[in-house]
Amino acid sequence: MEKYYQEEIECASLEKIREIQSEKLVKQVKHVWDNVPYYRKKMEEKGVKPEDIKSVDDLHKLPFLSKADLRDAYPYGLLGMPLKDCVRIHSTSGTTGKRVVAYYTQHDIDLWEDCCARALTAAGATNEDVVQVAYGYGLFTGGAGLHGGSHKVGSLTVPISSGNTDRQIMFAMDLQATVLCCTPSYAAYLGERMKELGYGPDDIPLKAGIFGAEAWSEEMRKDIEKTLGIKAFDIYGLTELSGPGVAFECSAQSGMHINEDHFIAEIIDPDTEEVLPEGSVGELVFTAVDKEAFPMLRYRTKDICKLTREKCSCGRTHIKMAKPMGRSDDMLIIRGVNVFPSQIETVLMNNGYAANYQIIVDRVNNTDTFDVQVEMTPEMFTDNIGEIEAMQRKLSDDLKAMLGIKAKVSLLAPKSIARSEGKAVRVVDKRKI
Ligand code: DLL
Repeated sequence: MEKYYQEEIECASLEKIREIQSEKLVKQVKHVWDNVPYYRKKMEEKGVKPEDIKSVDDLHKLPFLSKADLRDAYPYGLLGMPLKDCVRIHSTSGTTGKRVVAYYTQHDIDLWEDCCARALTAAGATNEDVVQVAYGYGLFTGGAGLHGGSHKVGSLTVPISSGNTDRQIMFAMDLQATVLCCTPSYAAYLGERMKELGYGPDDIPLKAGIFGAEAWSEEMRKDIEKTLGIKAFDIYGLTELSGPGVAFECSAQSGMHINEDHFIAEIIDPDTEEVLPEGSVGELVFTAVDKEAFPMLRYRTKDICKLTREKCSCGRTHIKMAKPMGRSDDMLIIRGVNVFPSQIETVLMNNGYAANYQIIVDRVNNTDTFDVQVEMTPEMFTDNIGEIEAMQRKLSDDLKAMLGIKAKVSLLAPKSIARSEGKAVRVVDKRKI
């Protein structure tokens, strides 16, 4: 039977959800107007006042916030509460510019941990479970978020953090861990290492995994489920909005329910900023309606996906987001064609490869070069040149069919590509350097 952490709200009627959202939005806009001069100025520039926002239907009147605003306002410009009321910060890795620093009051931490507790409960965790949290701890939100959620559920929490893979496997076996939380690429690596050590899915008691923080394909899900002998659930979130748990998968494993009592989602056309109807593919925008310290209104995530409010078999009513296809800033334009790394991953995995690959793009004589390097699995490994060439040709043809452009495929020996303990690096775009 489906279990919920906060059933009343997770299964509330659409009418009730909209009522909650409207009430919180009106309060949040007033809070921001009064306490965040940076956003107030944006509202003034757009000619909108707090009294213009009476319900969720008025959301579209508010200005957007983007990563550029976060950088402009760094470090304290978007703070909504006095620092004395804040109890923690988290931060992004800052690989694409200045770090984002997000602030939390105790109230914000509580709401965030509730969201993670909902995700854990949806994956089947109870107070009888042992939850191994192998997301990184520290400034990254993955470790702290799932850790707090696991406490709320009452599970025995193993704060092992990421890395030290052999110890992870030993702990999982010795402590009888039943739920694993980490990035999907690290879960795949754990599975690979288990195999090397001679263990199969029956040797570990894991039953579920909660994997997110990066894009991963359905094919990768199947692969992880098989090697670890678990059900693998997706979880989504971003530092600006708290961290993991903005949305999570339920037993239906077909898209993630957005915690709509805390986050209002919109899909926009990234070029025109026009709000698109339900079911359209576009950029995901979130309004956090009850975060105090770092209140984000209409925050442009750059994640590309779509929303659906179809009835879900799990009984939850909150709108679902599809697996993000990738980020608009991850999308590669190669010889004029839009390419998402997730499309390449799908082709590779459909051909029996594991998700150990790298996409290398460069520009030589004003033409883009497009190389896909992928490891052979130990089972398919061969040093017969003829066989390797035939396998490369097959992949190159399948990629052409998917993307419309030709890639130079190179098959590598197993273990040639560095494994990731956190978010995997899939793309090396030398054109930008
Ligand atoms: O990655 C928070 C998180 C931690 C989510 C643990 C899930 C589990 P950031 O480092 O700020 O926060 O990165 C946020 O990661 O905008 C997406 O592009 C990407 N992302 C997060 N979850 C998913 C997912 C954390 N399930 C950015 N699928 C987001 C695809 C994801 N992309």
